[in-house]
Amino acid sequence: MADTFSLQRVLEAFRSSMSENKEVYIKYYIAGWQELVSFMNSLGNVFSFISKDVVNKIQILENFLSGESGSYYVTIQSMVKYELENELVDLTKRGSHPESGCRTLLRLHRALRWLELFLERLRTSTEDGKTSVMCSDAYNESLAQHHPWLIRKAVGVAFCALPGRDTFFDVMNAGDHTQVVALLGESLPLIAEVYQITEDLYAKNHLLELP
Ligand code: 1PW
Repeated sequence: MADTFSLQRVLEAFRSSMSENKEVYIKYYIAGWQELVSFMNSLGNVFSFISKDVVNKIQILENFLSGESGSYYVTIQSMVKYELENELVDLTKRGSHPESGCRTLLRLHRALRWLELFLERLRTSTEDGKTSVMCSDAYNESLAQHHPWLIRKAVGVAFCALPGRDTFFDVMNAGDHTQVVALLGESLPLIAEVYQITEDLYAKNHLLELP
């Protein structure tokens, strides 16, 4: 069933991404995003420009992970330490390291906040809730602040094409509505924790505004 999206696998990936001492494994973090990409692709062409960018970011991180410095890219913590110590990050404007692991992961990290807000809205929504509204509210509250006007417009158009709440629950492939809601309730704190650990790490190292 690996080709069918399942919400369970997304949540399991993010769950596995946290080590005992609260470091975040990049391998599982991107596995979670890979699942989300297959979900976006199942929503139709209008999402392909969104998923293309995410696929591109996942690929950059995978290349680091499988490259000769791969051992430094096992966790987000080790990546940040390695790239900063070796001056591999463009800190104020794009220069010789336009695609550092730190700036690439920051983009996914910001998008993870959007995901968290959206899933929380979905979890607490009522039957007449509109997924497009939940999506765009979550987006405006998070990721939109980091996107230029043109992208915000395009993302807005994509959200309008989202299927309704019932279809959404079905596509998530996690049982009936009550089961999906329970799964979300169980897993959202984990996503929130992964987000917060990354946020604190980036804040501590002054990396939250990487160009
Ligand atoms: C219902 C499922 C929808 C999931 C959407 C979650 C991901 C949202 C990502 C939006 C990407 C929009 C197009 C690309 C924008 C890039 O410019 C931007 N990338 C991200 C991930 O925000 C910033 O990357 P950049 O241009 O600085 O390399």
